[in-house]
Amino acid sequence: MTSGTPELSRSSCKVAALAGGVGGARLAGGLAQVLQPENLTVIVNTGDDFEHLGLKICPDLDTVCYTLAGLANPVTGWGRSGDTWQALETLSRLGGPSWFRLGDHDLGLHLERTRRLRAGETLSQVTRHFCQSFGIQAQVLPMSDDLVATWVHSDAGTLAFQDYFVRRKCQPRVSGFFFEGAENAQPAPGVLEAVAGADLVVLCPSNPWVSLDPILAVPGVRAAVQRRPCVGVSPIIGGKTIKGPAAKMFTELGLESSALSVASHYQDLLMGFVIDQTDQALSGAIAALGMAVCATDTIMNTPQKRAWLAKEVIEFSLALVGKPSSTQTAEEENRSAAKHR
Ligand code: FO1
Repeated sequence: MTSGTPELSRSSCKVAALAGGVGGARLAGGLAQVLQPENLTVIVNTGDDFEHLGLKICPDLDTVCYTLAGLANPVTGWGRSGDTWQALETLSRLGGPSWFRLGDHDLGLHLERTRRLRAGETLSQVTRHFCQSFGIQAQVLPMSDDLVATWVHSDAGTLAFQDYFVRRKCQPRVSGFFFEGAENAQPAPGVLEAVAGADLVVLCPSNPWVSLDPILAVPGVRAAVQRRPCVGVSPIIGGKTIKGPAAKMFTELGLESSALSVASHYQDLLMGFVIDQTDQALSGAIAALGMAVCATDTIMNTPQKRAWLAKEVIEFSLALVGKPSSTQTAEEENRSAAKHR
Protein backbone atom coordinates (compact mmCIF):
# COMPACT_ATOMS: atom_id res chain seq x y z
CA MET A 1 0.00 0.00 0.00
CA THR A 2 1.43 3.38 -1.02
CA SER A 3 1.66 5.58 2.09
CA GLY A 4 -0.97 8.29 2.15
CA THR A 5 -3.30 6.29 -0.14
CA PRO A 6 -6.75 6.05 1.47
CA GLU A 7 -7.55 2.40 2.07
CA LEU A 8 -10.82 1.20 0.58
CA SER A 9 -13.26 0.23 3.31
CA ARG A 10 -16.83 -1.01 3.40
CA SER A 11 -18.06 2.48 4.26
CA SER A 12 -16.42 4.04 1.19
CA CYS A 13 -16.76 1.14 -1.27
CA LYS A 14 -18.86 1.95 -4.33
CA VAL A 15 -20.70 -1.10 -5.61
CA ALA A 16 -22.56 -1.76 -8.85
CA ALA A 17 -24.62 -4.94 -8.39
CA LEU A 18 -26.12 -6.79 -11.36
CA ALA A 19 -29.33 -8.52 -10.33
CA GLY A 20 -32.46 -10.25 -11.50
CA GLY A 21 -34.95 -12.53 -9.78
CA VAL A 22 -35.40 -13.38 -6.13
CA GLY A 23 -31.82 -14.44 -5.23
CA GLY A 24 -30.39 -11.31 -6.81
CA ALA A 25 -32.92 -9.10 -5.06
CA ARG A 26 -32.09 -10.70 -1.71
CA LEU A 27 -28.37 -10.02 -2.01
CA ALA A 28 -29.15 -6.48 -3.23
CA GLY A 29 -31.24 -6.12 -0.05
CA GLY A 30 -28.23 -7.26 2.00
CA LEU A 31 -25.89 -4.85 0.21
CA ALA A 32 -28.33 -2.02 0.91
CA GLN A 33 -28.09 -2.86 4.62
CA VAL A 34 -24.28 -2.77 4.79
CA LEU A 35 -23.26 -0.05 2.30
CA GLN A 36 -23.80 3.69 2.30
CA PRO A 37 -26.94 4.16 0.14
CA GLU A 38 -25.18 6.58 -2.19
CA ASN A 39 -22.55 3.89 -2.82
CA LEU A 40 -24.93 1.24 -4.13
CA THR A 41 -26.36 0.99 -7.63
CA VAL A 42 -28.41 -2.06 -8.55
CA ILE A 43 -28.63 -2.69 -12.30
CA VAL A 44 -31.63 -4.89 -12.99
CA ASN A 45 -32.59 -7.31 -15.76
CA THR A 46 -35.55 -6.20 -17.86
CA GLY A 47 -35.45 -9.14 -20.30
CA ASP A 48 -38.34 -10.70 -18.32
CA ASP A 49 -40.57 -7.66 -18.87
CA PHE A 50 -43.72 -8.20 -20.84
CA GLU A 51 -47.10 -6.78 -21.60
CA HIS A 52 -49.97 -8.55 -19.84
CA LEU A 53 -53.61 -7.41 -19.61
CA GLY A 54 -52.48 -4.28 -21.45
CA LEU A 55 -50.04 -3.46 -18.64
CA LYS A 56 -46.28 -3.19 -18.60
CA ILE A 57 -44.96 -5.74 -16.08
CA CYS A 58 -41.30 -5.56 -14.97
CA PRO A 59 -40.96 -8.55 -12.60
CA ASP A 60 -37.27 -8.22 -11.75
CA LEU A 61 -37.35 -4.44 -11.23
CA ASP A 62 -40.36 -4.88 -8.97
CA THR A 63 -38.82 -7.79 -7.06
CA VAL A 64 -35.70 -5.69 -6.40
CA CYS A 65 -37.68 -2.58 -5.44
CA TYR A 66 -40.14 -4.41 -3.18
CA THR A 67 -37.21 -6.21 -1.51
CA LEU A 68 -35.22 -3.00 -0.94
CA ALA A 69 -38.36 -1.30 0.38
CA GLY A 70 -39.09 -4.20 2.77
CA LEU A 71 -42.39 -4.81 0.95
CA ALA A 72 -41.64 -8.14 -0.76
CA ASN A 73 -43.69 -11.25 -0.15
CA PRO A 74 -41.34 -13.30 2.06
CA VAL A 75 -42.71 -16.64 0.82
CA THR A 76 -42.65 -16.21 -2.96
CA GLY A 77 -39.91 -13.54 -3.05
CA TRP A 78 -41.88 -11.77 -5.81
CA GLY A 79 -45.02 -9.66 -5.42
CA ARG A 80 -45.98 -7.80 -2.26
CA SER A 81 -46.23 -8.99 1.28
CA GLY A 82 -49.86 -9.23 2.47
CA ASP A 83 -51.28 -8.56 -0.98
CA THR A 84 -54.86 -9.57 -1.76
CA TRP A 85 -56.17 -11.21 -4.93
CA GLN A 86 -59.62 -9.80 -5.54
CA ALA A 87 -58.91 -8.38 -8.99
CA LEU A 88 -57.36 -11.70 -10.03
CA GLU A 89 -60.37 -13.63 -8.69
CA THR A 90 -62.76 -11.42 -10.68
CA LEU A 91 -60.56 -11.74 -13.77
CA SER A 92 -60.52 -15.51 -13.42
CA ARG A 93 -64.29 -15.74 -12.85
CA LEU A 94 -64.85 -13.70 -16.01
CA GLY A 95 -62.67 -16.10 -18.01
CA GLY A 96 -59.64 -13.80 -18.28
CA PRO A 97 -56.01 -14.97 -18.16
CA SER A 98 -55.10 -15.64 -14.54
CA TRP A 99 -51.94 -17.73 -14.99
CA PHE A 100 -49.76 -14.75 -14.07
CA ARG A 101 -50.75 -13.88 -10.52
CA LEU A 102 -51.01 -10.14 -9.97
CA GLY A 103 -51.99 -9.06 -6.46
CA ASP A 104 -54.22 -6.02 -5.91
CA HIS A 105 -51.49 -3.70 -4.60
CA ASP A 106 -49.05 -4.95 -7.21
CA LEU A 107 -51.66 -4.27 -9.89
CA GLY A 108 -51.86 -0.64 -8.77
CA LEU A 109 -48.15 -0.26 -9.45
CA HIS A 110 -48.46 -1.80 -12.93
CA LEU A 111 -51.36 0.54 -13.73
CA GLU A 112 -49.36 3.60 -12.71
CA ARG A 113 -46.18 2.48 -14.49
CA THR A 114 -48.15 1.84 -17.67
CA ARG A 115 -49.87 5.23 -17.41
CA ARG A 116 -46.55 7.04 -16.95
CA LEU A 117 -44.85 5.17 -19.82
CA ARG A 118 -47.79 6.01 -22.12
CA ALA A 119 -47.49 9.64 -21.04
CA GLY A 120 -43.89 9.59 -22.31
CA GLU A 121 -41.75 8.90 -19.23
CA THR A 122 -38.89 6.44 -19.65
CA LEU A 123 -38.66 3.24 -17.59
CA SER A 124 -35.69 4.79 -15.73
CA GLN A 125 -37.76 7.83 -14.81
CA VAL A 126 -40.70 5.74 -13.65
CA THR A 127 -38.38 3.48 -11.63
CA ARG A 128 -36.72 6.49 -9.98
CA HIS A 129 -40.13 7.86 -9.03
CA PHE A 130 -41.26 4.53 -7.55
CA CYS A 131 -38.01 4.20 -5.58
CA GLN A 132 -38.47 7.70 -4.14
CA SER A 133 -42.08 6.90 -3.22
CA PHE A 134 -41.00 3.66 -1.50
CA GLY A 135 -38.15 5.40 0.38
CA ILE A 136 -35.46 3.37 -1.40
CA GLN A 137 -32.16 5.20 -1.04
CA ALA A 138 -29.91 3.04 -3.21
CA GLN A 139 -29.99 3.72 -6.92
CA VAL A 140 -32.01 1.13 -8.88
CA LEU A 141 -31.58 1.22 -12.65
CA PRO A 142 -33.20 -0.87 -15.38
CA MET A 143 -30.49 -2.28 -17.64
CA SER A 144 -32.04 -0.37 -20.54
CA ASP A 145 -34.98 1.86 -21.34
CA ASP A 146 -35.25 0.06 -24.68
CA LEU A 147 -37.23 -3.14 -25.16
CA VAL A 148 -35.18 -6.29 -24.71
CA ALA A 149 -37.11 -9.56 -24.58
CA THR A 150 -35.75 -12.90 -23.44
CA TRP A 151 -36.84 -15.87 -25.57
CA VAL A 152 -36.28 -19.47 -24.59
CA HIS A 153 -35.47 -22.10 -27.23
CA SER A 154 -36.97 -25.36 -25.95
CA ASP A 155 -38.43 -28.71 -26.95
CA ALA A 156 -41.83 -26.95 -26.87
CA GLY A 157 -40.63 -24.35 -29.38
CA THR A 158 -39.28 -20.85 -28.91
CA LEU A 159 -41.17 -19.39 -25.98
CA ALA A 160 -41.57 -15.90 -24.58
CA PHE A 161 -39.90 -15.86 -21.19
CA GLN A 162 -42.97 -15.62 -18.92
CA ASP A 163 -44.76 -18.22 -21.02
CA TYR A 164 -41.84 -20.60 -20.30
CA PHE A 165 -41.29 -19.53 -16.70
CA VAL A 166 -44.74 -19.01 -15.22
CA ARG A 167 -47.36 -20.47 -17.57
CA ARG A 168 -45.38 -23.65 -18.35
CA LYS A 169 -43.65 -23.75 -14.94
CA CYS A 170 -40.19 -24.13 -16.55
CA GLN A 171 -41.17 -27.66 -17.69
CA PRO A 172 -39.93 -27.53 -21.33
CA ARG A 173 -36.31 -28.62 -21.86
CA VAL A 174 -34.25 -25.61 -22.83
CA SER A 175 -31.66 -25.55 -25.61
CA GLY A 176 -30.68 -21.88 -25.67
CA PHE A 177 -31.72 -18.27 -25.13
CA PHE A 178 -32.11 -15.19 -27.25
CA PHE A 179 -32.32 -11.58 -26.08
CA GLU A 180 -34.39 -9.87 -28.74
CA GLY A 181 -33.51 -6.20 -29.16
CA ALA A 182 -30.37 -6.40 -27.02
CA GLU A 183 -27.91 -5.61 -29.78
CA ASN A 184 -29.60 -2.28 -30.55
CA ALA A 185 -30.46 -1.37 -26.96
CA GLN A 186 -28.78 1.49 -25.16
CA PRO A 187 -27.79 1.00 -21.53
CA ALA A 188 -30.16 3.07 -19.37
CA PRO A 189 -28.80 6.43 -18.21
CA GLY A 190 -26.33 5.89 -15.38
CA VAL A 191 -25.64 2.19 -16.05
CA LEU A 192 -22.22 2.50 -17.68
CA GLU A 193 -21.30 5.36 -15.33
CA ALA A 194 -22.22 3.28 -12.26
CA VAL A 195 -20.09 0.36 -13.47
CA ALA A 196 -17.15 2.57 -14.47
CA GLY A 197 -17.29 4.40 -11.13
CA ALA A 198 -17.62 1.25 -9.03
CA ASP A 199 -14.80 0.00 -6.81
CA LEU A 200 -16.49 -3.35 -7.12
CA VAL A 201 -19.02 -5.01 -9.42
CA VAL A 202 -21.07 -7.77 -7.78
CA LEU A 203 -22.77 -10.44 -9.87
CA CYS A 204 -25.63 -11.37 -7.57
CA PRO A 205 -26.76 -15.02 -7.18
CA SER A 206 -29.19 -14.68 -10.05
CA ASN A 207 -29.81 -17.07 -12.92
CA PRO A 208 -26.77 -16.69 -15.21
CA TRP A 209 -28.70 -17.58 -18.38
CA VAL A 210 -31.85 -15.50 -18.08
CA SER A 211 -31.16 -12.89 -15.39
CA LEU A 212 -27.55 -11.73 -15.75
CA ASP A 213 -26.74 -12.63 -19.37
CA PRO A 214 -29.44 -10.23 -20.68
CA ILE A 215 -27.82 -7.37 -18.71
CA LEU A 216 -24.36 -8.32 -20.00
CA ALA A 217 -25.79 -8.46 -23.55
CA VAL A 218 -26.67 -4.76 -23.52
CA PRO A 219 -23.91 -3.13 -25.62
CA GLY A 220 -21.09 -1.75 -23.51
CA VAL A 221 -22.07 -3.41 -20.23
CA ARG A 222 -19.87 -6.52 -20.44
CA ALA A 223 -16.85 -4.46 -21.54
CA ALA A 224 -17.45 -1.99 -18.69
CA VAL A 225 -17.64 -4.85 -16.15
CA GLN A 226 -14.45 -6.38 -17.55
CA ARG A 227 -12.61 -3.17 -16.68
CA ARG A 228 -13.61 -3.27 -12.99
CA PRO A 229 -12.88 -5.65 -10.11
CA CYS A 230 -15.76 -8.10 -10.18
CA VAL A 231 -16.93 -10.76 -7.75
CA GLY A 232 -19.82 -13.20 -8.20
CA VAL A 233 -21.97 -15.25 -5.86
CA SER A 234 -23.12 -18.70 -6.95
CA PRO A 235 -26.88 -19.25 -7.26
CA ILE A 236 -26.16 -23.00 -7.34
CA ILE A 237 -25.62 -24.76 -4.02
CA GLY A 238 -24.88 -28.47 -3.90
CA GLY A 239 -25.93 -28.76 -7.55
CA LYS A 240 -29.35 -27.19 -6.90
CA THR A 241 -30.93 -23.76 -6.77
CA ILE A 242 -32.89 -22.40 -3.81
CA LYS A 243 -35.44 -21.05 -6.30
CA GLY A 244 -35.83 -21.03 -10.05
CA PRO A 245 -34.63 -23.16 -12.96
CA ALA A 246 -30.89 -22.33 -13.19
CA ALA A 247 -29.76 -25.84 -12.16
CA LYS A 248 -32.23 -27.47 -14.56
CA MET A 249 -31.03 -25.16 -17.36
CA PHE A 250 -27.35 -26.08 -16.87
CA THR A 251 -28.24 -29.79 -17.04
CA GLU A 252 -30.47 -29.41 -20.10
CA LEU A 253 -27.72 -27.45 -21.86
CA GLY A 254 -25.41 -30.45 -21.30
CA LEU A 255 -23.39 -28.79 -18.53
CA GLU A 256 -22.83 -29.92 -14.97
CA SER A 257 -25.12 -28.11 -12.58
CA SER A 258 -22.57 -26.74 -10.12
CA ALA A 259 -20.96 -23.62 -8.73
CA LEU A 260 -17.94 -24.52 -10.90
CA SER A 261 -20.07 -24.23 -14.05
CA VAL A 262 -21.34 -20.82 -12.91
CA ALA A 263 -17.76 -19.63 -12.24
CA SER A 264 -16.74 -20.87 -15.64
CA HIS A 265 -19.71 -19.10 -17.27
CA TYR A 266 -18.38 -15.74 -15.94
CA GLN A 267 -14.67 -16.59 -16.16
CA ASP A 268 -13.85 -13.53 -18.29
CA LEU A 269 -15.31 -11.22 -15.64
CA LEU A 270 -14.46 -12.58 -12.20
CA MET A 271 -11.52 -11.94 -9.90
CA GLY A 272 -13.33 -13.74 -7.09
CA PHE A 273 -16.25 -16.11 -6.58
CA VAL A 274 -18.31 -16.78 -3.48
CA ILE A 275 -19.69 -20.30 -3.15
CA ASP A 276 -21.63 -22.03 -0.42
CA GLN A 277 -19.69 -23.90 2.25
CA THR A 278 -21.42 -27.10 1.03
CA ASP A 279 -19.41 -26.74 -2.19
CA GLN A 280 -16.04 -26.21 -0.49
CA ALA A 281 -14.67 -29.23 -2.39
CA LEU A 282 -15.03 -27.24 -5.65
CA SER A 283 -12.71 -24.46 -4.41
CA GLY A 284 -9.57 -25.88 -6.04
CA ALA A 285 -11.22 -26.35 -9.44
CA ILE A 286 -12.70 -22.85 -9.33
CA ALA A 287 -9.36 -21.33 -8.28
CA ALA A 288 -7.81 -23.12 -11.26
CA LEU A 289 -10.04 -20.95 -13.49
CA GLY A 290 -7.93 -18.01 -12.25
CA MET A 291 -10.06 -16.49 -9.53
CA ALA A 292 -10.03 -16.33 -5.74
CA VAL A 293 -12.68 -18.37 -3.93
CA CYS A 294 -14.59 -17.76 -0.72
CA ALA A 295 -16.68 -20.67 0.66
CA THR A 296 -19.23 -19.52 3.20
CA ASP A 297 -22.91 -19.74 4.19
CA THR A 298 -24.78 -18.27 1.21
CA ILE A 299 -28.34 -19.13 2.28
CA MET A 300 -30.26 -15.85 2.66
CA ASN A 301 -33.45 -16.93 4.44
CA THR A 302 -33.61 -13.91 6.79
CA PRO A 303 -32.79 -10.20 6.35
CA GLN A 304 -29.95 -10.69 8.85
CA LYS A 305 -28.43 -13.46 6.74
CA ARG A 306 -28.68 -11.25 3.63
CA ALA A 307 -26.73 -8.51 5.39
CA TRP A 308 -24.24 -11.06 6.69
CA LEU A 309 -23.60 -12.49 3.22
CA ALA A 310 -23.33 -9.00 1.73
CA LYS A 311 -20.69 -8.17 4.34
CA GLU A 312 -18.79 -11.38 3.57
CA VAL A 313 -18.85 -10.59 -0.16
CA ILE A 314 -17.58 -7.05 0.41
CA GLU A 315 -14.85 -8.05 2.90
CA PHE A 316 -13.66 -10.86 0.60
CA SER A 317 -13.58 -8.46 -2.35
CA LEU A 318 -11.83 -5.68 -0.43
CA ALA A 319 -9.10 -8.10 0.55
CA LEU A 320 -8.62 -8.93 -3.14
CA VAL A 321 -8.75 -5.38 -4.42
CA GLY A 322 -6.57 -4.01 -1.63
CA LYS A 323 -7.20 -0.41 -2.44
CA PRO A 324 -9.38 1.61 -4.79
CA SER A 325 -8.44 1.14 -8.43
CA SER A 326 -8.96 4.86 -8.90
CA THR A 327 -5.85 5.43 -6.79
CA GLN A 328 -3.81 2.75 -8.55
CA THR A 329 -1.36 3.53 -11.29
CA ALA A 330 -1.98 1.78 -14.60
CA GLU A 331 0.97 -0.51 -13.83
CA GLU A 332 -0.43 -1.47 -10.43
CA GLU A 333 -3.83 -2.07 -11.98
CA ASN A 334 -2.32 -4.42 -14.57
CA ARG A 335 -0.42 -6.28 -11.86
CA SER A 336 -3.54 -6.60 -9.75
CA ALA A 337 -5.56 -7.82 -12.75
CA ALA A 338 -2.87 -10.35 -13.68
CA LYS A 339 -2.84 -11.64 -10.11
CA HIS A 340 -6.55 -12.20 -9.92
CA ARG A 341 -7.30 -13.58 -13.36
N1 FO1 B 1 -43.77 -16.03 -10.71
C1 FO1 B 1 -44.49 -17.18 -10.72
O1 FO1 B 1 -43.91 -18.25 -10.65
N2 FO1 B 1 -45.88 -17.13 -10.81
C2 FO1 B 1 -46.57 -15.97 -10.89
O2 FO1 B 1 -47.78 -15.98 -10.98
C3 FO1 B 1 -45.80 -14.75 -10.84
C4 FO1 B 1 -46.43 -13.51 -10.85
C5 FO1 B 1 -45.65 -12.36 -10.72
C6 FO1 B 1 -46.28 -11.11 -10.63
C7 FO1 B 1 -45.52 -9.96 -10.51
C8 FO1 B 1 -44.13 -10.05 -10.46
O3 FO1 B 1 -43.40 -8.93 -10.32
C9 FO1 B 1 -43.50 -11.28 -10.53
C10 FO1 B 1 -44.26 -12.45 -10.65
N3 FO1 B 1 -43.65 -13.69 -10.72
C11 FO1 B 1 -44.38 -14.83 -10.76
C12 FO1 B 1 -42.21 -13.83 -10.70
C13 FO1 B 1 -41.53 -13.62 -12.03
O4 FO1 B 1 -42.25 -13.93 -13.15
C14 FO1 B 1 -40.20 -14.35 -12.10
O5 FO1 B 1 -39.66 -14.59 -10.84
C15 FO1 B 1 -39.17 -13.57 -12.80
O6 FO1 B 1 -39.53 -13.09 -14.04
C16 FO1 B 1 -37.87 -14.38 -12.91
O7 FO1 B 1 -36.91 -13.60 -12.39
